[in-house]
Amino acid sequence: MLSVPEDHPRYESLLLRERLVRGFEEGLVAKAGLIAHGRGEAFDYLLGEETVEWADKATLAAAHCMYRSDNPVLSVNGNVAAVVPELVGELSMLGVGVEVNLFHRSDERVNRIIEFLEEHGAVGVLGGDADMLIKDLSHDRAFVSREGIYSADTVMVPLEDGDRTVKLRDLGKTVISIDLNPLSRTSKTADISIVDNVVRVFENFIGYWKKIDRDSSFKLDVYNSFDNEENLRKMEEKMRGVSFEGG
Ligand code: PTJ
Repeated sequence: MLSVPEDHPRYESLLLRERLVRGFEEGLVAKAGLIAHGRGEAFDYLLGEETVEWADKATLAAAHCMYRSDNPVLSVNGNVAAVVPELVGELSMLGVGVEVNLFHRSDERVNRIIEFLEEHGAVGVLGGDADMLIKDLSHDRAFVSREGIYSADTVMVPLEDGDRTVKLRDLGKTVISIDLNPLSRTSKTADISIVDNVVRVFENFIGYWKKIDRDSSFKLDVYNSFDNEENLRKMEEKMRGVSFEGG
């Protein structure tokens, strides 16, 4: 049982923390993942812990982009698995490939995460094999699966740590990032940078995917005219414009 009282004004945020801590205790989340989450919380606070207009547009553009891809793959790390396992499961059921790919890699943690995701409805989770290597990437994120990230045309990278986005783009892949920090190297280098909490992104993304599946022209103009530089500028302006008076 989670120990967060439901009437707490920051219930959702505390619930996420609780999931992270539990994920750490169960061997899903890396120690550094707890720190990364705290950093994300600070940025989310600046957004009022809600999805703002440009993040919503970016998520819609991402849904169109992934929907139109031949082999779209979601890269999952310890944090993502711990906070949104059910949504990862739902995405896998919609046809998005799911691959566990870790910065602090150990076979034990990869397998534990795969098992956890499967318990929450995910199908065909890749990453246990990781039989291919992304060249010139000097950490364990370089180990990828042949049918997954290695052959993907579009890769979604939530809570990423920087240099892999550039390498994936160098390989000709389209990269969609999810990172609450609009100034991170990942956000700055992705094709579509969603600056929002991964929990809200996945919920929105799934909703948009289903609408696009019913009508592939659904708000297609947003995707066609999407400008990532403008997106990042607007997100940064939004955060810089926060007033701390009375906060
Ligand atoms: O499980 P592993 O071994 O693959 O390790 C995963 C971590 C997260 C430890 C690793 O990727 C890492 O060190 O990431 P960074 O460099 O700390 O970057 C994480 C980024 O995600 C930061 O810019 C945070 O602001 C952002 N972030 C944290 N929580 C969320 C988030 N973005 C969206 N939603 C969140 N819930």
